[in-house]
Amino acid sequence: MAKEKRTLDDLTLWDDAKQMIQKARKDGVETVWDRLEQQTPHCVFCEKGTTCNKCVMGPCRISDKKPRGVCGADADLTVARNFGRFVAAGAAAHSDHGRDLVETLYAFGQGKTKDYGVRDEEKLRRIAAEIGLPQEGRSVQDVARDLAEALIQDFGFATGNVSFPRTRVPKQRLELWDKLGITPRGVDRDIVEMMHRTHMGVDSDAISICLHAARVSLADGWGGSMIATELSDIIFGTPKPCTSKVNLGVLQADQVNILVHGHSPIVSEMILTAARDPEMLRRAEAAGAKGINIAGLCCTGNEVLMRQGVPMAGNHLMTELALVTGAVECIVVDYQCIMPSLVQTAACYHTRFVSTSDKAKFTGADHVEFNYANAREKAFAIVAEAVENFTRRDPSRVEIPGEPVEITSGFSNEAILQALGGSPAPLLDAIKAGKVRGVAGIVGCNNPKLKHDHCHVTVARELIKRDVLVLVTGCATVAMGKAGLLMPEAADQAGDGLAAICRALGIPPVLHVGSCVDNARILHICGLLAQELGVDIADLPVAASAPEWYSEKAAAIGLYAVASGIYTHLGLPPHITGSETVTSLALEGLDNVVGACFAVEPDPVKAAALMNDRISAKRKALGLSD
Ligand code: XCC
Ligand code: SF4
Repeated sequence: MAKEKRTLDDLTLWDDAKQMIQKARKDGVETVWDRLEQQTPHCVFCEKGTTCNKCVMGPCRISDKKPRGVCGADADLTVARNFGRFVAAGAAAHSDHGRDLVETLYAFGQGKTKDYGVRDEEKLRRIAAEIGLPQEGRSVQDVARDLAEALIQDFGFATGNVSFPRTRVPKQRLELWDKLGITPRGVDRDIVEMMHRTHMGVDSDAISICLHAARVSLADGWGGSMIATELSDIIFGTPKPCTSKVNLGVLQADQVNILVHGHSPIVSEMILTAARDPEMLRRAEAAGAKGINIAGLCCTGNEVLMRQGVPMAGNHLMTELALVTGAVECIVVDYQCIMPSLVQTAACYHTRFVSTSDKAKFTGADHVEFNYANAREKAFAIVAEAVENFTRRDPSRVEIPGEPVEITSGFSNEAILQALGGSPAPLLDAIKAGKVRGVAGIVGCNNPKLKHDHCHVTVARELIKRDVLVLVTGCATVAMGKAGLLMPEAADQAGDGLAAICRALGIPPVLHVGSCVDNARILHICGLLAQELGVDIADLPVAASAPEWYSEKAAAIGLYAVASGIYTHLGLPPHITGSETVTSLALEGLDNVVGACFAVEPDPVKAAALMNDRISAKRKALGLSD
C-alpha cells in the first residue's frame, strides 16, 4: 500500500524551509525530499544490514531461508562487518580532517606557509605542555613544529597510543579500555585494521568486530576529532562567547552572498579574510553591492560561527534551499556532507559552485584547489569572482525568506570554564545541589526521513525543563538557534534550577560548543568533570542524543560516546537490525561492557524521558538527591 504523501508540515518545522521548498517546486528544482520519495521503499536487506558486497563470490543477501553467504558468513557477521566499515568511514572522515590541521600547523612550524599561523599561543603552549613537550627557549614556530610532529605520530603506530587519552581520560576508563583491548593505538592504524578485519576470512566473530569498532571510534573521538578541534583553536583562535544570527534571512538582498559549506576552517576562515578585505569591498561596491556577506552551512559554518560570529544560513537539509533563494553568488565547499545535487541546484540559478579540496571534487563544479601555500591567493580569487557574479543575479528570481533569529555561540571549554570563574567546581556544585541535574549533548545531522529539526528542538526543550544543561554541536545547532534556545532568554523555558544558573551567568540553557569534530570538547569536559569527582565518565549524570542523524561520522560519534561511558540516544537505528547479536549488544549488552549503551527512539519526547531516567539513575548512584 502506498504511503500517504507527506505534506509540507511533515517535512520541516520551519517557515523559511517551507517557503523555499515551494519555490523549488515552482522553479523546477529537485530537493532531497523528492529523491527520498523516489528511493522509498528502501531495500530491506540493506536496511537490516544483511547484504554483503565484500567479494565477488557474492553479492549475498542473508535471510532466514538463505542464512549464509557463499563464504559462510551469517547475519551476525554480515551486520558486524558492515557496521564496522560504516564506523571506520566516519572515523576516517573526522580524522582526515584533523590531519589537515596537523599538516597546516606543521607547515607553519617549518616555515612553509605565510597564510596560516598561530592565533592562540597560550593554547599552543598549554597543549604542547600537556603532551609533554619542552617549552623553554622554544619559539612559537618551534613549539608548533614539535606539537605537529608529536600529533603526526598519533596517526601511525610508532608510539603505540593516541596522546590525549593519557591526560584526559579517567584512569578507571583507561584500565577498562585496556582490559577490553579497545584503547586507541593510532588513528590510521585502527581504521586500516578495521578494513583488514572485515575482508573475507579475517575477523569472523561479530562481537570481536564490534569491539574493534569501539576502538576505531575512540581513535576518532579522543584522537582525530580532538586533534582537529585543538589545532583549529590554536591556528584560528579559541572560541569566546559571541552573538550572531541564523536562518535563511541572514542572506542579504543588497550584498554579495557567499556560502561556506563543508567542514574545514582552513578554507572558510580564508574566504572570510578575503571577504573582509577593503579592496574586495571596494570591488563589491563597484559591482553595485552594499557589501560581501559570508554565511555558513553545516559544520564549517559552525567553525566560523564559533570563532568569528559569522551568521548561519542553515543546516544539512537547508543547503539546497539556501541556493533556491536565488541570492547566492557563490557556494564554496571543502568536504563532507555536501550533497552532490548542489551542483545542479546551483546551475539552476546564477550561483557558482566552487570545490576546493583535492579529495572532494564534484562533477560539473569549478575546482579551485586550496593548500597551505596558496590559500590566501585562491580565496581572494574566489571572492573576486563571486563579486563579479553579483551582476548576473536575476532579481526577479530572488526570494529571501524570514527574519533572522538572534543566537549566541562560542562556548569552547575554555570559555565555559572562564564563565564559571576558572574551574569546573561551580558546575559540579550546581550538579551536586541538583540545580543542574545533568548535562546532555545533542549532536548531529538532519535526515529527510524525519521532520526536519523537530526532534532536535523537542529533545532539547524536554531536557532543559528538567534542569538538564544542553550542549549542542553540528547541524543540531541551527535547529536550536532557530527555536530561540541559544539565547539567554530561553532560560524561561528551563526548570527553576537551571534557569537560575543561566540567569546568574547570563548564558542560555543550550550552549553551542561547536562543529561535529568539536564533540571532542564534550568528551574532554566529561573527562574533566569525572576526574574532578574521582569517578569514571560512566558514573556522571550525562547523556547524549543524535535525534536526526544520517552520516557515518555520526555513527562514529555515537559509538565513541558510548565507549567513553555516555548513554546515547539515536533517533533512527543504524543498519544493524538484521542481527540480534549486534542489536542487543548495542541496546543492552554494551552497558555491562563499557557502562553505557544506545537507545533507539524516534519519538523525541520519549527519548528525552529515557535520557532523563539515565541521568536520575546516575545521580542516585552518586548519592545525589534527585
Ligand atoms: Fe554533516 Fe557536520 Fe551531520 Fe551536519 S551534523 S549533516 S555529519 S554537517 Ni556533523
Ligand atoms: Fe558473500 Fe561472503 Fe563474499 Fe560477502 S564476503 S559477498 S557474504 S561470499
